Amino acid sequence: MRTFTEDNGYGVGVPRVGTAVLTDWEAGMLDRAAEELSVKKIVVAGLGTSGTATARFLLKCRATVVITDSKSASEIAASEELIGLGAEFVPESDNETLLDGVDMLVASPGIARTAQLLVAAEAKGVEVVSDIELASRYIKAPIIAVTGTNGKSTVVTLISSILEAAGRSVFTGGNIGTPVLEYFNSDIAPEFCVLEVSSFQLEHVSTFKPQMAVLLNITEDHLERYKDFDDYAATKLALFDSQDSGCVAVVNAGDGCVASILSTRGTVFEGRSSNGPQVVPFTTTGMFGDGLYLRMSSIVFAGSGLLDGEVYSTEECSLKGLHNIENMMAAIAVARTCGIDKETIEGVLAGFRGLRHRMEFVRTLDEVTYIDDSKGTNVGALKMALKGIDSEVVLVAGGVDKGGDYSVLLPYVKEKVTRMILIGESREKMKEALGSVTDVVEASTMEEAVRIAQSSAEAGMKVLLCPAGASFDMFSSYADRGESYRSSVMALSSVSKGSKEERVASLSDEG
Ligand code: UMA
Repeated sequence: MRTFTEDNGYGVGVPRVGTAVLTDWEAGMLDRAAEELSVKKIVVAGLGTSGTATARFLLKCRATVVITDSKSASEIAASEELIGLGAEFVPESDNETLLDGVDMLVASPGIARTAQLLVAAEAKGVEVVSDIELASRYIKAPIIAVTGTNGKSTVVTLISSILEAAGRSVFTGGNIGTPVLEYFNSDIAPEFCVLEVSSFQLEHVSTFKPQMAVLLNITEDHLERYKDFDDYAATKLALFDSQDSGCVAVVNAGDGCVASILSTRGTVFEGRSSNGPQVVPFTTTGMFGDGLYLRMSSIVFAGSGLLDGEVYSTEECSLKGLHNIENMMAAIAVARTCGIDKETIEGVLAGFRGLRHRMEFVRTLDEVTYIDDSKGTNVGALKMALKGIDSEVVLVAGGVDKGGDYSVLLPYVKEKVTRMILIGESREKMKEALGSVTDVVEASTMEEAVRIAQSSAEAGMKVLLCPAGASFDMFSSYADRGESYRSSVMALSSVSKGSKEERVASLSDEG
């Protein structure tokens, strides 16, 4: 029987990533970038976290930098600093001046492809890139990129935690919050660059080539931005476009959409014999001779030629639910391919407590458990959350509608949700789609929603915040929304026991 050895059990063609010792960090990295970028005039569009980091990087590389935003300069926190460093601010509406003599435009992820500025730039032949594309041209460390509709942040955090536990230096960034160009501000040369990549960031890539690319799942999300689901799915697949036979693609073959891509996509996923990446599939719904699958409650990693494979018990892990098993499978596949030993991986999986605002336990009061899944911003996330809960649920949901089809939630809401408390812009649409199978109440603030939830829940039930929508209608971010839920829950006092009807009636009496 073969074991996972130096070549990780996958034979020739899999890179032994992360072993290079990088010296001349600043010199080697920024000088090459500066050589190419100092002769360019570059527009940075959007001055949120990613645009600000992009502008700082380009200024360090002595590029001619023009910054713009739909907001005025006075409304942008970093505009004074960037102008002080040599950037010029031009209002977004002034397309002519903005694009005059420009070589490249770096588009922030929040700016849609159809935005007037991007359309005008492309019409003028200006190269439009995302920060991920720009950064990847100069990052020397192997890039591990994770995309998917749900689970990205969990998998990125697991991978980085495992690599760090093995003593490797890691930069973690991208959609998870730290802009990718912060990589160049690392104190030491990272041995790995682990990135969470959103579909928005993949809209403008041309040479982005992660040594390892992970695709977790594709379900409806961001349909307000894409023509249709296929357009959204196709954007995600750009993750693999530049990968070659020296790269690895870790893909969830048990996900319906990913499976159909695997069967139709052609050369990109043909595997070892083609120029495409080597594919490491994983699934919780079948079995592979060469990949990861679930046997009872254990994850089996069957490498090529292995008889029994490596077995990872999930029983001691606090991450629960099939989606989390998939997340762990993806992290194991990446970590093993990077040459990390099984014991280190098991140690991290067993100790991992999950992410903030992702099915996070808040408190138990009057035998009711309150859970914060504010990061559940789409229909697929709510479906998974409900599937993973084994009791009756009082659900707090609603936010900015992302064009998803709420009707796929009908069987799960019918089975588990005794009452749904709706907030935010999407409440009417959600009520229309789901109101036939559960009791629906509307609330105008988070505090009110939580107060109604307390009155509605009986001992043994769970109160779940899982909005299935973005947060920007009422909050500054999903984290802000989660904190608002948490503080509202923590402000609750124990109530005298009585029937649900009595408690709901007393709430209406209070007005
Ligand atoms: N702006 C314009 N014109 C527009 C739209 C926006 O000028 O048409 C300006 C805004 O006025 C604002 C700036 O752009 O000043 C905001 O830029 P942004 O929306 O791209 O946000 P950033 O602060 O740069 O954060 C981005 C990601 N935001 C989005 O994708 C919307 C962050 O992901 C990411 O963490 C950060 O870069 C670092 O990489 C957030 C997100 O919501 C968490 N992501 C989506 C998701 O997870 O579903 C994809």
